[in-house]
Amino acid sequence: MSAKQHKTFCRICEAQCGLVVTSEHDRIIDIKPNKDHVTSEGYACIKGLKMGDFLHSPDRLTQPLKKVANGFEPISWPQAIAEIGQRLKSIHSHHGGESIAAYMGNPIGFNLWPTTVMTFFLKAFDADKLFTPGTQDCANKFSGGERLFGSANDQVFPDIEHSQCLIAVGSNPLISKMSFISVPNPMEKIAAIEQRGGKVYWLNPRLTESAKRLGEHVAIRPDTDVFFMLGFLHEVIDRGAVKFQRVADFMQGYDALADVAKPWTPERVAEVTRVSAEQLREMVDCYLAADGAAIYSSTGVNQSRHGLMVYWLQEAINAITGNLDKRGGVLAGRGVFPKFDAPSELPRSRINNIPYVNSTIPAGIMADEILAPGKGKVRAMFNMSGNPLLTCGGSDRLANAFSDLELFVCIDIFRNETAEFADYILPGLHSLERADVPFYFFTMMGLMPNRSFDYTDEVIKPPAQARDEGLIFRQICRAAGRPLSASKPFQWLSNTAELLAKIPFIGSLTSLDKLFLAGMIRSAKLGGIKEMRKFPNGKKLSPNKPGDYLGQRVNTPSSKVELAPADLVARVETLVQIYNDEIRDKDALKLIQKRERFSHNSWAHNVDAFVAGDRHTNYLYIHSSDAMRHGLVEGAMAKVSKNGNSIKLPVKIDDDMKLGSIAVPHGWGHQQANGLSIAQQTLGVNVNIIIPDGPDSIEPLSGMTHMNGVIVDVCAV
Ligand SMILES: Nc1nc2c(c(=O)[nH]1)N[C@H]1C(S)=C(S)[C@@H](COP(=O)(O)OP(=O)(O)OC[C@H]3O[C@@H](n4cnc5c(=O)[nH]c(N)nc54)[C@H](O)[C@@H]3O)O[C@H]1N2
Ligand SMILES: Nc1nc2c(c(=O)[nH]1)N[C@H]1C(S)=C(S)[C@@H](COP(=O)(O)OP(=O)(O)OC[C@H]3O[C@@H](n4cnc5c(=O)[nH]c(N)nc54)[C@H](O)[C@@H]3O)O[C@H]1N2
Ligand code: SF4
Ligand SMILES: [Mo]
Repeated sequence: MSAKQHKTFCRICEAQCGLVVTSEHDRIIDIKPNKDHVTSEGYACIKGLKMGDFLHSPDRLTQPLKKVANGFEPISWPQAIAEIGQRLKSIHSHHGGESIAAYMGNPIGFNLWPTTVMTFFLKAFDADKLFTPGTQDCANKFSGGERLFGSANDQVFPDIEHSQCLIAVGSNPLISKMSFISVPNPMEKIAAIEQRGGKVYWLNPRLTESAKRLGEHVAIRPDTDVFFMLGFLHEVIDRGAVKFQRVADFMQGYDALADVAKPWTPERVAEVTRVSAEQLREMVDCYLAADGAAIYSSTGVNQSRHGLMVYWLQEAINAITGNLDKRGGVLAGRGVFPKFDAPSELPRSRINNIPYVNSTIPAGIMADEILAPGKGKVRAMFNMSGNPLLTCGGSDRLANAFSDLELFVCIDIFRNETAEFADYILPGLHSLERADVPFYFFTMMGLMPNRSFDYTDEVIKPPAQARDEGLIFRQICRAAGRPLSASKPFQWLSNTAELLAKIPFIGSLTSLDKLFLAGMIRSAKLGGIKEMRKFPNGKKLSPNKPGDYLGQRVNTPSSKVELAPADLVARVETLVQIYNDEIRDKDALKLIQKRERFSHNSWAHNVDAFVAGDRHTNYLYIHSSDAMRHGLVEGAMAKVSKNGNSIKLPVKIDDDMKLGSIAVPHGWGHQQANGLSIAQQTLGVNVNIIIPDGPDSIEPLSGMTHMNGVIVDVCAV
């Protein structure tokens, strides 16, 4: 068999770059950017291009494993499914659906079919406890979308292709690309803002790679952005820059919003943000003078204590200045699929009655939901392509919790750190081993400037016994005697498809995943799979455009944008105390998160090239003056502590860390990972050991884990 070339698209991050993959005997031998792809136009990053090294690792899971006294041993698929089904059935009959939970990890979040089947699986057991990384990265935006625009799925994105002023808050596109907007190579688009005479500001405690490349860096004290936004809003109103007619026509709650901002002068907020009033006013000047301006914030702010309030204030500013639904401002895009809205009546957690956001429960209370006794205690957990032990706060409590489960099933392509706690580990598929369409952020929420659509067939066959997660869940449902999605016809369809799949040729026509994808493509009025195969470089659709949202598609009961949601207005009162605390703690070191080019959350360290040389560990990044104050020197070990938990790691003196911010990259701490031979040799530590979890630690309305701006103690070891 000779080498085969396939055009596909990368499903590692939101950019979804087009790739040309060459394979031989179902092994990837080369990956190149697809220069003909309609949106990525020849761009791809090192992680997409090195995907082959990751997935062809000798550590790849190729058969089901079962925990035994001294580790794991192989077990056949029928045996594994039968045992899991029986145990699940018993837990369900004794304790009901509230004792069953799932965690859906980030990588598989980009695959439409398995994620959909996981929700069908939970429904089969009347289970609603779905944990995801959303409360580690973006649930504040969903929560904000519900309040301002009427639905979690109603989101806006900056029209960066036409913007004349972009204020990017807590975002680092040079390393991470962007979130809640699909733009391959965002730095090129952002550079174009400057080239056409516009202005870019980076509001960030760290002088980032992006800020070094272009634009103006404005250093802010971590976790104080809410005060910056209040000061900005105050100044906008003070200047008389509100577009009152637009507000009257399309928005509601302006007076309450204006009241909120009144006490927060630029001078007052500067005391805690350390962004001078003069600097803030200069940014307001630029923002108001621009013909199309946007404030955009991302994970750096989402992970702070006030991510939801920042989102609210930022979008309220964009709205009242006329930049919402305006060219160069922020746009509410149209998805490709027909829009569905999350149910408005969502459950609340048994722990502290915390609201679910976008149908998911905060990961910050996962340990509590498992450990706290009583009705509703989680006893069975299904983890699909997630590594919560390394990626959620409170790692030590989570380790206890996972040990306490009666049934813990991990489905992944590797035996990761979390899987060490599992009763069964089941081998799933890599994204290149499945057919797919793009991520729901774009197909449902329309978060892309240039609308386009892709379909990819599977590029290679999976190894040995690895199998589609969708099939795994369907089979477990059958073994536990609960029909998929609580629908007997659906389970029948699933069983029949599985039988037919064994017949050559016919099988490939009746595979449920393909039928599902075909149905989705048809719902988007794009023909079917056959039609989409004619567009291996992606299919361009009509672009998102301004003037298409206000007065037409706003989903709130009043059909107007809600500028002052009552529960958010009420929370502003709590800010006076926070402000005073900030002044008291002005010299404290605040921990922030830092993403690295060669790292992707917790999974990229099992590739030699990504952990070569001094990349074999994470570091504590600290400014030279802060290091001196705390007796730290380059290369020596430091101890970072919070609430009695601590980690030890080497120091990197880094004057890019401003205003008392220190950073420790996450996703490290692989020493116990017996299934990851390369990562296990690395030295890094798991920063989530010191990130607090539990109901009191999370943002109360959106469930976001507080990861940025956490006050910690630091000393030399
Ligand atoms: N301290 C701190 N913690 C953080 C963050 C932070 O900034 N700081 N960031 C948070 C964010 S934004 C996120 S999204 C989460 C991510 O958190 P998680 O989703 O829990 O973890 P990941 O490391 O993304 O990957 C989980 C698993 O996916 C598997 N995987 C990788 N590719 C594939 C694939 O193609 N198919 C399948 N089936 N599996 C695959 C890997 O083997 C890995 O075991 O981490 C969060 N945690
Ligand atoms: N190479 C690489 N790329 C990735 C990932 C990865 O792990 N590695 N992860 C992917 C995932 S899952 C996600 S969600 C996206 C996230 O992508 P982004 O949303 O861009 O998030 P980060 O790269 O974490 O950048 C957040 C920035 O916020 C800053 N920051 C921290 N605290 C504060 C604060 O209090 N205020 C302000 N204003 N800024 C603050 C940090 O210094 C950092 O520069 O990246 C994706 N891309
Ligand atoms: S930028 Fe994201 S989508 Fe593009 S190649 Fe890199 S990881 Fe893949
Ligand atoms: Mo994320």
